[in-house]
Amino acid sequence: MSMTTVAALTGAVFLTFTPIYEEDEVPYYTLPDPLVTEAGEPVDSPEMWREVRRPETFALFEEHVYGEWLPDPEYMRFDVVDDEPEALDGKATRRQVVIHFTEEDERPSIELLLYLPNDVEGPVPMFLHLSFWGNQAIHEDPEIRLSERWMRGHGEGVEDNRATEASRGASPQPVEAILERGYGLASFYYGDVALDDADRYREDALSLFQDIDEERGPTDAGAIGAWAWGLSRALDYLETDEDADHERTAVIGHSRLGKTALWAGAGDERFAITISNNSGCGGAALSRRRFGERVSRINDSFPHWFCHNFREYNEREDALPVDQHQLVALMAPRAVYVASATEDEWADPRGEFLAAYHAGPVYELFGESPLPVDEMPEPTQPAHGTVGYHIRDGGHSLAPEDWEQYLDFADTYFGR
Ligand code: GTR
Repeated sequence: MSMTTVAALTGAVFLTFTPIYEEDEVPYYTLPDPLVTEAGEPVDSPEMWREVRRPETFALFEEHVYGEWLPDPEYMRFDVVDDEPEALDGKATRRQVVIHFTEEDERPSIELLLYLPNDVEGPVPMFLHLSFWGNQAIHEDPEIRLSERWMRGHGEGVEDNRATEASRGASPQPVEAILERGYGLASFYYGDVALDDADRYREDALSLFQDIDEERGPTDAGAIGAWAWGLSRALDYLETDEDADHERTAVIGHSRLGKTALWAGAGDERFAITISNNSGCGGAALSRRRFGERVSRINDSFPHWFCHNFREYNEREDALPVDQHQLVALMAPRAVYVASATEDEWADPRGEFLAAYHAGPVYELFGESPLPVDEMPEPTQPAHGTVGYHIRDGGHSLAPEDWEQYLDFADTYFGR
């Protein structure tokens, strides 16, 4: 891929950065062993993982990559503002819920949209999806409340970008296909929690926990930490909804939101399945490979996503005390899925595969099945153990073919 293409993908030109796109240019590296403690002791039982190695691994990600996991909110209220039993031609119940964090109904608040299949006895297993645009962007249903929040490329008070209108920001998800398979879908806009803007990301959720007039401390959470916290709050709501099965909920995100899904699944063990679609650098891709986007570049482009300490590893990936296979391993023994796309080189498909692969020993410790392959599979050959992986033909997106794999994987894992 040329420099120009990279610039087109990211919307900025960084003349000094030449990404690695050839496998033989990937430097030699050795990965930290997920099953050796910081004190050098081998981890040989699930108890030792749970009591020693898991907490210390999670703490390393907090300190060096994503920042400290945010606490539960002091106040929370769920207002059901729409409950329509005959949505989508009678196929679904649509529910829209506002999650408030202040009694005064000020920001932050999360507008959660749910579709639940009508022809399945509940509670139904759920996909909890984090979205790049307002809820109206995922389906053409005209009754979806229009988000008026700031959005990238739109500004404040978004125009109608419903999924029908092929307008900027429409990002339709296969809602009917999900419902037909007997799953419910819950989705919200990530900007409800933290605006994806380096100057404004602390206005919402982070302002509940940080003094936003002061600079962020080195291990304070950034936007990814806030978005992951929002996913946990949506799960708090699902726990109260008797039509949704919060114990069989898969958290799913694409790209920066795939990074977020992984951090949410690591920080909140209530998620049964964690799905990262094309999550790349700072997500499933191994940092030490330095293929495509790398640590220095992501910290430059998106200074608000990670904790400030992560910048210490710009051009020094080998010094990181963890790599991203250990993030995948933090889901164990619960199910985790990593997916790539053939043309998504910026996200390093092979690095994503290898992170899923090298999480395997932790799954084996629990008697759970790691990735059932040793080599990266072909695009038509998904590999599903308790760790799942596929690579799809095409570019960087969350496509209906990806969803088909996730539905199959969830069916198997939930024994449906
Ligand atoms: C890119 C970024 C990637 C990925 C992507 C996205 O600009 O470099 O890490 O997160 O955005 O979220 O679409």
